[in-house]
Amino acid sequence: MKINVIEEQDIAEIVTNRKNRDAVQYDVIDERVKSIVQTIRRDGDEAVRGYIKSLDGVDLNNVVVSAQEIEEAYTRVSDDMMAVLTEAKENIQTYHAKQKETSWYSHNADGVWLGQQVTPIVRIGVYVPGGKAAYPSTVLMNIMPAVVAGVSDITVTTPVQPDGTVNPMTLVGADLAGASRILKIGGAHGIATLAYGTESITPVDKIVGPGNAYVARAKKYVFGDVGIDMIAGPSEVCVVADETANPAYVAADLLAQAEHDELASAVAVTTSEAIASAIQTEVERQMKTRDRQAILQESVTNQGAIYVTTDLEMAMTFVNAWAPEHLELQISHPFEWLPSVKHAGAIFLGHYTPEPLGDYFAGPNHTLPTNGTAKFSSPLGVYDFMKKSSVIYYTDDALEQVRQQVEQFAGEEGLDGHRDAVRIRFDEK
Ligand code: HSO
Ligand code: ZN
Repeated sequence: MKINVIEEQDIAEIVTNRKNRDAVQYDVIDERVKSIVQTIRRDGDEAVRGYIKSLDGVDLNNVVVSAQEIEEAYTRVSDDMMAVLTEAKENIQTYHAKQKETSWYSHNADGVWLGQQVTPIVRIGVYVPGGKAAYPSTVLMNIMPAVVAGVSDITVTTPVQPDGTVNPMTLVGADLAGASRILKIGGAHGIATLAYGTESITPVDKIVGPGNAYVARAKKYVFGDVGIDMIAGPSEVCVVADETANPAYVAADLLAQAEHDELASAVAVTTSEAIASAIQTEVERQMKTRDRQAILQESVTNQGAIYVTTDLEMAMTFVNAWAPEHLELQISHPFEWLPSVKHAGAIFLGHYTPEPLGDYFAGPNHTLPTNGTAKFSSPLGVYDFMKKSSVIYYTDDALEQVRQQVEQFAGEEGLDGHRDAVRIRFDEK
């Protein structure tokens, strides 16, 4: 991991290069996604079965996971893991319950009532990746905010394995969190099924959850017909470390993110050259002890970096320019510096708050804005599963009070129908 002593004026370029690291060509994938989505819209269930056969290599009669399969999955999860899942679920639920917004109404003495009515989305689809990226933590993180929001119908979809089953951890996580049904449909065909439905499957209103490039592009393609959460890029962590930081902790946290995938980006920003070189040594040392050697080698070499800044002020300028998905402040007074953080998905304070604590257990969501999108978006939350309606009520007197203004506006816009919708209520008297 290279050490770079930087100046304030270098920050913009460093950050731009970092954001461009995912410059993949999507043309071929997009063509394929379009064809899959259009075929499923046209041919429904038959097309879904066809894609499961050709892409997943399985001849499936029933794409819906049965109650018996769910029951069986529970027997494959250890008691210890069951206890952890349950505790994590409770923490996630408690945290997200605080996000719930309520409707409000206000009225004045002149007979005007205004308000905002908050209602949950009715049908949600949650995509859960298969294979190695089938994380039960992600299942909980995507379903629980919907449950807290009051979403009444939650369809989970996940790829079928070659033997016709799906990952038991996914089944248990989804069932525990409160999924209404689980489908064995992965990839772009899973997204198309959720978005448009088939003869046997009801379409959803919004789709959330991570996936490979096909899933991400399919979500982008169906967006507008349904809502989506976000298009997540590779995972990122930025650790700000001062001279009080423990280089071994910093290195461990960098490696925890780097092991996600080759494009994952783990960066340390430190005010101390001595700490920088100690982090470098620790990364090399600890890396050799980890399982995911190949991934770590690539992500640490190509995406990892240590930057040395003159002071914490400059470190914060770096942080806010990047707007990292995860930010750790391994510094002596993290709470003092918290207000300086303007853009970050999740902020981990102090020396004993490693990022995996947030991935699994603390309660906040681990689905976070990546690739600088923390400048304009937030972690997945209850608010992603609720929407608002404006509420307006005027008495006849109240309307009479303002009819001139409204009629004037309508006249100015050349819309006499608008004007007369007000006027007719008084002409008839
Ligand atoms: N760090 C990932 C989430 C995750 N980590 C799931 C382990 N399992 C993105 O925030
Ligand atoms: Zn993680």
